[in-house]
Amino acid sequence: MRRRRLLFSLLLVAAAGLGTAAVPPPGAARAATPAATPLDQVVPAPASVHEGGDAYTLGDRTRIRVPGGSGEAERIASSLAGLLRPATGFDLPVTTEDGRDGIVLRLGGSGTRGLGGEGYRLTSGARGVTISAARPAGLFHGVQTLRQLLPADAERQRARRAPWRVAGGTIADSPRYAYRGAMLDVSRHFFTVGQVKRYIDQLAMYKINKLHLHLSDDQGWRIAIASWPRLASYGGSTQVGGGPGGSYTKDDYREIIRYAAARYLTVVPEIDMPGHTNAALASYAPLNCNGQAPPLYTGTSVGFSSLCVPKKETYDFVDDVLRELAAMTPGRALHIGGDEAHSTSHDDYVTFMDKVQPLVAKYGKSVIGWHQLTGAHPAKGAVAQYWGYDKTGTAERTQVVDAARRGTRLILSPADRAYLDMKYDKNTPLGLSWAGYVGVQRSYDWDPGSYLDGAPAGSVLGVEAPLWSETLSTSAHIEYMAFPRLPGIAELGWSPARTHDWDDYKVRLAAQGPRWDALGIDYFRSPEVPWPAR
Ligand code: TNX
Repeated sequence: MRRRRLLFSLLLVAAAGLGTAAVPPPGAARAATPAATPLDQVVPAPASVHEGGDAYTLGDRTRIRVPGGSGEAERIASSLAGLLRPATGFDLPVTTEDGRDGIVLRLGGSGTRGLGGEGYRLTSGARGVTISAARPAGLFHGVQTLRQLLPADAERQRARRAPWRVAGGTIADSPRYAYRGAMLDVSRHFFTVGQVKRYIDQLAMYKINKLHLHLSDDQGWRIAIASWPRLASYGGSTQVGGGPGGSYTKDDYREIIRYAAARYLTVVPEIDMPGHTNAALASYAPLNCNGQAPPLYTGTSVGFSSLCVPKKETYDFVDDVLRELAAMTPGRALHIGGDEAHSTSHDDYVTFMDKVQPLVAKYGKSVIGWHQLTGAHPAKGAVAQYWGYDKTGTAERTQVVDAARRGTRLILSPADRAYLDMKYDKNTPLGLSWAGYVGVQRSYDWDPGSYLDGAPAGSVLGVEAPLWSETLSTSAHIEYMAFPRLPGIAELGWSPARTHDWDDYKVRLAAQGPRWDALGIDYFRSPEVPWPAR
């Protein structure tokens, strides 16, 4: 340990000698120790916070304890150690020995009752920080909170000097909603496995637990289906603007699922039907009513394509796709789209959904559809994803509310609040504006529990922030649109309604800026948020 410390000091000297601005020269007088982040300055806001007592300071003797061990808890401990080692320069060995000092990740125990499957308790004092939870997901979420309690520099990849302090007190925290999602449209522009993983890491920081992948649309089919190989090889061969597109092999898809699961996100795959299907129709002529394959499409119009509802081939196709997708997907839900089927008659739409929903059940899964599904006959257990906005007509809203009264549960993604692809304001270089501009306050300042007037509060499963990619093709684009709005939707999904307060939130949000800087996330520095100077 001592030798490590010495080595680290030498590295600091060397780094300082090389003129690395990040590291103050050793022996330099330290400015007054900055106050540790108060326990309530976290996004999403914790359910309950009691501040007080001594702070804990991480040091070169800090160990990360997983008393008794457990595969998953040890994995979480190792990833925490891996995260903190570069900036702190500490060893942070992970041990299964019990003890109260250091960082303790404790699974089970009396204090975890009532926290549910995702909740955690974090207690911090002079000797250490203990995170306890009934399930590993809770430990993971508690670790995300701990990250935010440490100085932003903890997220850096190069050694920094800081008092690595965690304020004293207790947080007891668990989510308001079970479904806290983010959607990525990998169809309009294809994103690689690496790009998806980068986004997963960012989502996990804010306790998002579902990754909805929009895997098919007019412009591209992005998932290998062995029984219909041209879907990916041809249907996936382009994207908006005519670029080369791409698709996931089954192994790629499984790798995304594994990576997400290790961060406690479940993947919800979407095959959008019966509209938004040009890529499939272009790949297989027999899927078309006239037997002729249309050309691939690289524009941004919607509503022009439809699977052929009367044809038997259509259901052979859907059956095969859902069977293969279900077999690869551990999550319970398959999303079958159903939006903007403007080229499908209403009767055909209802017929189609009546035939397709049972196929989802046949493969042991439950249905999620865009809220247009409520205009057909949502299956028992189906979930409708509401994407209306302030200009959505009463009839359409009423249809959704009535379905909710009859037992269809809802995921709320109001486009003028939760759509991350909407421009922030008229100057935003990326994004669309059909639902208006969506500033940071607008995207945060609503209540999922009362948003759809008349829908029973219990019908709301949660929230989701979709990111459509007509105008987005890089990770920097994703990040510019998602940050700083995504954390607000995450907070609506996680935090109790009583914590909701824009003036308080914007200050907590501002403190995330230096973290994103440390992580290389290129966010939009909205003038609505009091960011600290850089
Ligand atoms: C509407 S929202 C769509 C998508 C577009 C998006 C762009 C929904 C279910 N359908 O096809 O990409 O607007 O904001």
